[in-house]
Amino acid sequence: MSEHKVYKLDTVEVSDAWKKRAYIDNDKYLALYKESVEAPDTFWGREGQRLDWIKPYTRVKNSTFAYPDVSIKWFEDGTLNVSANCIDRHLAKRADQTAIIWEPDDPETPAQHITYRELHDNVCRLANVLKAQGVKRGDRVTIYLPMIPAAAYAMLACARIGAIHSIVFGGFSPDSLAGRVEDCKSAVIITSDEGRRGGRSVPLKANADAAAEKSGHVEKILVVRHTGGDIPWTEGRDIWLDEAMAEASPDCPPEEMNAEDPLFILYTSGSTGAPKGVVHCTGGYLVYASMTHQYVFDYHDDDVYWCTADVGWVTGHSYIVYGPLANGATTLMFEGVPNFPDPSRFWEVVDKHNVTIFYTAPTAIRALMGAGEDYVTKTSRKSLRLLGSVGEPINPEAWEWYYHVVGESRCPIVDTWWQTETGGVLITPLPGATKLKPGSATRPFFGVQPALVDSDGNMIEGPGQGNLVILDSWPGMMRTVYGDHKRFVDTYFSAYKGMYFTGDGCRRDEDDYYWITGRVDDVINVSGHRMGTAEVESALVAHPKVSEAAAVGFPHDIKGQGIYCYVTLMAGEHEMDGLKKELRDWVRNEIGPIAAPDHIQFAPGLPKTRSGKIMRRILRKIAEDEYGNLGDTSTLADPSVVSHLIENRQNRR
Ligand code: 6R9
Repeated sequence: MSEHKVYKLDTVEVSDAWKKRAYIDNDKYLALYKESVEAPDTFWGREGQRLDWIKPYTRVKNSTFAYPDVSIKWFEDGTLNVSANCIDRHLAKRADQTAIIWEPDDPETPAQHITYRELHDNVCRLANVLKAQGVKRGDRVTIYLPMIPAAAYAMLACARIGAIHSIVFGGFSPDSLAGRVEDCKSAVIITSDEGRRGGRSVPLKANADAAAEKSGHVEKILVVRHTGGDIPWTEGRDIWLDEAMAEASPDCPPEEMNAEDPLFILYTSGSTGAPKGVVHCTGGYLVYASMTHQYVFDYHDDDVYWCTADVGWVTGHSYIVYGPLANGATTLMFEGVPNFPDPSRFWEVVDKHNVTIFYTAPTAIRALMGAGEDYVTKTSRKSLRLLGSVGEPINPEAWEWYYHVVGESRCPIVDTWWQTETGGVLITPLPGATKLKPGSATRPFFGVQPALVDSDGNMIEGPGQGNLVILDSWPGMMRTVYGDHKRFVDTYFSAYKGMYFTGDGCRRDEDDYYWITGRVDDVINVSGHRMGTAEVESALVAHPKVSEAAAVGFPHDIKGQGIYCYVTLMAGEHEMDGLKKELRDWVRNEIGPIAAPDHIQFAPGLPKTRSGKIMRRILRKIAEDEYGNLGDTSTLADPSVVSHLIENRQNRR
C-alpha cells in the first residue's frame, strides 16, 4: 500500500462543534469515569434506569473475578424484557418512526423502511409462531439468516418469549452449523430459502437441511421466503414463515425475564478446541449495549446510523439490533458487500439514506482504499458526521484514508476495541471528549479497568507493552460458556488469576492511550473474523491425505491477517499443486469460506520440541518471511526440519 499517503497525523483535536454537540466532553468523561470505577453501584444503578424494568432492581453489581469462583451478576433481582425495551416502550412516541432501513444487495431492488409499529407487529407474530411450534422460555433457537429484517424480527421474537437465540453466520458450512445446533441442543432453525451477497446466491436452506441431517436435534425449520429460489422441502418439518406469520396473532405479551436470564448464545473461536458458546444475559447486556451505542456514536434522535457488520457476529447483535433499538434509533441493515456492484456502494448507500454515523471494519476500508479515491469522491457523503472502526487494529494509513478521503477531515473516527465476550465496546474514543491518535483505540469506556501484565502476570505501570487484561466486571460482559462454566473460568481467568484475560497484546503510551497490537494467542483475525488455528488444523487433518497440519497467521494487506498452513501428507501421498486447491476447498466446505487457507506449504516435518509440541512461533516467523529472527531454537527436536521449511518457502517465491 506504499502508493498511499504516509501516516503523518499525530493527533486530531476535538473540534468545538463536537464539544458543543456531544453528550460527553473531556471533563465529563474524566469525572464520570472516576465515579464509574470508584462507585460502580451508584454509577450503574443510575445508568440501569435507561431501561424499563418490570420489577426494579435493588442490587446493582455482584461479581468476583477470583479464580476459580468467578461469578458475574448485575441488577440480579430486577426483571425486564429486552423486546419490550427495544420496541414497545418506543411506540407512544415513535410508532411511525423508521426503526430499520433495509438496503438490499441489488441496488435496483427497493429499500424498505420498517417503522417501530411494523417492527412490533412482525416480532409479535413471529414470537407467536415460535410459541405455536412449542418453543418455550429458556429453549434455544438457531438463526441462520442473511442480512434481512427477518433476522432482527427473529432475534427480538426470541427475546420476547424468553427463548435464547444462537445466530450462526450465513457464511458457515452445514458442518459448522450442525456443531453449533448440537452444542446448544436447538430444536428449531430459522433460515431463508437463500441469501444474496454480491449478486450471488447462498444456499441457506439447503445448508440447514444438511445440518439438520447431521444433528439429531432439529424438529422444525422455519423458512423466510426471500429470493424465491427453488429449495428442497420436508413436509411436516419445514414451515414457510410468511404464511405462519400471516395467520398468527399480532399480539404477544412480553415474558418477564430476570436480568440474569440468558438472552443469546454466540459461538466464537478461541485458541483451543471447538468454538465456545458465549452466553450474554438480559439486563446488564442491554444496559451496556444501549449506553455504549449512545455515547460512543453520540447518537441523537436525528441521526441515521449504519453499522455494516453482519448479525452473525457480535457487532451485529449489539450495534445493529440491540443497542440502537433500545435507544429508539433508526438503524440501517445492509444485505450486500462493499464492492458490489462497484466500490462506490457504501457511499452511495450513505447518500441514498442520509447516513450520519457509519461503522465498519478496517478490512473493508483497506479493500476500498485499494480501489482508488474516485469511487469515494464521486459521491457526496455530506450527511456523515462520525465514522467508526471495529474488528481488528486499524493501520494508520487506512485510518488517514478513512479520515481524509471518506470523512473529508471533518468526521472523527471512533476506533472501538471489544470482543464477542465483552458484549459491547470497552476501549474507544468518545467523539466530543477524546483527542484521536490514528491507530489507537485510546481510552477505556466507563466502568472498564484495563491493565497490562507481563507473561508472569506482573502488572506493567505507565507506558509499556504487555498482555491486555481487565481488572473488574462491567455489565455487558459474558456470564459463562454455554454448558461449560469451567471452560469459561479456565479460558479467561486462569492465565492471570483474578483478572479477565482478553487474548490481545497491547501498548500503553505516555498519555495512557491504549494501542491494541493483535492477538497473542492462537487466534487468527481474518478480515475482522476470528478463526482458531485449532479449528483449521482439525479440518485439514480430517482430510484422508493429511497426516498433520499447523495453521498460523501472517500479515495480509487487505484482510489484516491471512491463514498460512503447513501440511504433512500421509506416507505415499505426493505434493502437487492440484492437492493444494483440493485442501483449500476442503477447509472451505468443512468450516466456511472465511477459513479457507491463503497459503498451503507442504512440510515433510513440523518443528517440534522434544516433548512433541509444535513450535508455532517458528512457523509464524517463516510465514512472515522473517528467517533471520527465529528466536530460541535450542529446544527443537530436529533443527533440519526448519531449514527445510525455509528452503521450500523461499523456492515458492
Ligand atoms: C467486536 C469484535 C475480537 C478481537 C479482539 C481483537 C480484535 C476488535 C479491535 C480489535 C484492534 C480494534 N479487535 N476490535 N483489535 N482494534 N478496534 O470484533 O469481536 O469477533 O470477538 O473479535 O478482534 O483482537 O480480541 P470478535
